[in-house]
Amino acid sequence: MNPKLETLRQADPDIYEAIMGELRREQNKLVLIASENYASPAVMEAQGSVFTNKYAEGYPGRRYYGGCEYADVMESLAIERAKGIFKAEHVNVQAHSGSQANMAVFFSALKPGDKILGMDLRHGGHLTHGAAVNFSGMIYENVFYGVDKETGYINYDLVRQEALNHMPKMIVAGASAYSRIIDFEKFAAIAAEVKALLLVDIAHIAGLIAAGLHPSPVAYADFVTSSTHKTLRGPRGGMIMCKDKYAKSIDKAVFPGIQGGPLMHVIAAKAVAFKEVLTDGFKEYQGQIIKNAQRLSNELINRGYKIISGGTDTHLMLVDLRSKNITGKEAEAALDAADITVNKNSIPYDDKPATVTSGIRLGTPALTTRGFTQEDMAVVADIIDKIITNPGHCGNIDDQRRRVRQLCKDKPVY
Ligand code: DSN
Repeated sequence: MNPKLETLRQADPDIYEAIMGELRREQNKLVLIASENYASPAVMEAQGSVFTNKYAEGYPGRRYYGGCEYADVMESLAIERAKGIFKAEHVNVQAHSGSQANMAVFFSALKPGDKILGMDLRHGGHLTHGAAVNFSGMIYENVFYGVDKETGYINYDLVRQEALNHMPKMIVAGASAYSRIIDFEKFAAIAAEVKALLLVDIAHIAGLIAAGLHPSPVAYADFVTSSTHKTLRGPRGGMIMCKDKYAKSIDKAVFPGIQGGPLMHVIAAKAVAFKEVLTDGFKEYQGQIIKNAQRLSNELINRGYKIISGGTDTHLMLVDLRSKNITGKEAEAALDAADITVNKNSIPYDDKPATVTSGIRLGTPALTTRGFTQEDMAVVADIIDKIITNPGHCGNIDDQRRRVRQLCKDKPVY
C-alpha cells in the first residue's frame, strides 16, 4: 500500500490526518474483531479507482446510462468469478452491504407481515434476521430459535419444533457470533417440511466456504447472502446468490427496488477479491484462520475461561467472562487500553443488557492476514488473560501494551 497520499494531504489535511491515524491504528493494534479484516492493496486500488465516477444503473448489457462498456466487462467478471467460487446459479454483486443483500431477499420473497424464523440476535444471530429495532423486525412477524443452554450448539430438533409451531414463510440460517459448523442440509430439510423458503446468510464464513473448509449452503438454500469483507477479505459490500428461478426477482429487488446506482468501484474491488480467492494461498490462509482460532480458544480454556460451546470450528469464539468477574464492556475497555481491539458481545441467556454484556467475541481473520501463527496466538491469549485478570493496574496494562507493540512490529500489516 502506498500511504503517501500527497494530493490528499494538500487538498484536505484534516481528512488526511484522520486516514493516517487510522493507518497507524491498524498497524499498531491487534484487531480481534471477528468481522474485520485487511483488504489487499490490489482490492484497495480497485476501490479507489475511476469507477467511483460511473453511474451504471441496471445490469451488464442492459443499463440506463451510456458509457458502461468497461463497467459491463468488470461487473460481468465479478459475477462469473463469484458463480465459479460458490457454484451458484445466479449472483448479484450490487448489494451495498450484507444488510442490503438480506433486505433485497426479503423484499423479493416476502410480503409485509409474513413470518420469519431466524436466529436470535442474543444467541448469535444478526440484526437483519428479525431484530425488533431493524427493518426485518418492523416489517415482518418474527419468531426465533437459539442455542442450547447446556451445549451452546444449535439444537436442530428445537429449530424443527419452532418451524412446525409457527409455519414461517422463510427460515433464516447463519450467524454473527456462532462458532460451530452450521448444518445447512438440516435447515433445508426443516424448511422443506414446513414449505418455507430458506435464506442462508454466510457473511461471517464466506471465506471458509469458498476454501471448502465449511460446508456450503448454496445447493440447499433458495437464497444465500453475504458481505464481502469479513473472512472473504474483499471491500466492504454485499452479494446475493440464488437459484436461476429467483434471478429476475432478486435483481429487481436490488435495483430498482432498494438501490439506485451500484457502487462500481466497490464492485471492481469485489471482482479483485474473488480473483484472490482463486489463488493457491487463499485456502491455506483460511485454514490458518481456523487453526489460529482453535489455538486461541484452547489457550484461553487452559487459563480458566469458558468458551461458549466449548470451542470453535471457525474463525471466531464467544468468551463467557462471568467466571472472571468482569463484564464485556469492562473487558473491551481494558483490552483497548493495551491496544487490543475486540467487541463486547452478549452470550446466550445473558442477564446483562447489550450495552454491558457478559462476554467478548474474538476472531482471527485480521491477525491471520498479518501473518500470525498458532504460536503467536498463545502469546495473544496470555496477554488477554493478564489484562482481564488485572485490568486496573497501570503497570500491568503498560507491560501488556509493550508486548502488543512488539507483536505488531514483528508482523506488520502494510
Ligand atoms: N456487524 C457485523 C458483525 O460484527 O458481525 C455483522 O454485520
